[in-house]
Amino acid sequence: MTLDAAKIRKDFPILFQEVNDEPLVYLDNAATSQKPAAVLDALRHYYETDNANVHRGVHTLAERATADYEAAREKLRGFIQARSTKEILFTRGTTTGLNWVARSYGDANVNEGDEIVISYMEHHSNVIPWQQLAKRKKAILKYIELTPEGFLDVEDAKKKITAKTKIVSLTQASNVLGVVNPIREVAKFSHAAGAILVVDGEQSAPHMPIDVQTMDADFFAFSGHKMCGPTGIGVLYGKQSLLEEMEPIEFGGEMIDFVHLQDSTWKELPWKFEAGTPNIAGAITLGAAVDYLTAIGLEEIHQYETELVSYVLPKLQAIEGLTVYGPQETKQHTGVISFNLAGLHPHDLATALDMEGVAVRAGHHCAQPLLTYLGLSAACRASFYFYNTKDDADRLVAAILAAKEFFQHGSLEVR
Ligand code: C6P
Repeated sequence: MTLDAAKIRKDFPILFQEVNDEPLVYLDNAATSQKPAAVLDALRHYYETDNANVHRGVHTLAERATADYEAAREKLRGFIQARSTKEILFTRGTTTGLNWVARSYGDANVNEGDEIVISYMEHHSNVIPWQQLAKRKKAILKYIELTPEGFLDVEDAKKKITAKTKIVSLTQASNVLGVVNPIREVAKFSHAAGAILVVDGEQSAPHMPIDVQTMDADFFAFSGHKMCGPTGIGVLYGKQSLLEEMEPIEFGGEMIDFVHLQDSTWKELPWKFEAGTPNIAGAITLGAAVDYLTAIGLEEIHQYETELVSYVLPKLQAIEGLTVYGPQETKQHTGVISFNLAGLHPHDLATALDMEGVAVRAGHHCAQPLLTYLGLSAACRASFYFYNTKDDADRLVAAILAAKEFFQHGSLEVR
């Protein structure tokens, strides 16, 4: 194994507790990650020593808070290899970022009869903003098919993306199938067709190195809470040339240059998009999360998660009656694995696993078009992060076997 998860786990106080009299195994990282002590300390430090509003005051605390807030923006720039901090907009999270692109870029550039292309594996946050845009503009929303193995069907993408396409929006990694999409390749043919490419980086940014310039994404949205940061903060990256042309979505304090009685002018990038008092503590704490992840190494995290999945996937596949969805191999795979056990509702399975201390998610995972496409209404999902261990994987497998035994023969003993 490439990284010492047993040592790293000690950075996460929440993991050392019992749930239903069993040591907690947290495998719901695709819903939200846990926070290391360094991030919790940064939050406390900010409120204890520097708390003030940003970009407004001239007093010392205000200057410190402003400097820390802008230093966090620089950390986020480096994290995704953006060219400039002008391209880093602080948002509430991925959902906000995608809505901003649909509202601002979409409203200005999509017209009647134009096409927007997404895929069947998108999260609702990367479906509904485009549905709404299509409705507002009488545009057409198209879906790229998946291959029988659960990969994005690149040949279908090439057919669906045409000269009529204005926006292509794709997730880099699926929150249900764990599959990683070939974003750079899609960017090439999207741009050749004259479309922009929006990337939902929610399930990729926490798990692998991101270089928005190399992938040539026009927009890239992600949330802090899935990468060891707090909730309520995220980033929308946009190419400067596009952001310069776009109108803000929200209006109010701090995003203005000058307010006249009937009209106003905006600040320069990135501040023209950040109306009102921002989530200062969130941004600074997310900066601490970036420091933490960077010290471990995103490449190391990615490799480690691939090793963990290589370890657990065959064990899950070997359980009689258990169906694993999506790619059955670890190529282009994150630590997300969805499955169902024959004869058991996924919610019942998740509850049985919780009784063994194992936290997984069950349901439609905010991806109803995908579940419908797969002929499902719900599934169980285990999602690993770099602080999970092989032992956690074994506990998951043992808990599934115990649940199977219980529902077949009525005794819930882990073997
Ligand atoms: N998926 C899950 O359990 P927010 O809520 O804005 O941070 O992220 C939305 C979102 C967008 N895209 C993808 C691919 C996602 O997985 C998510 C969040 C969580 O799968 C909560 S529904």
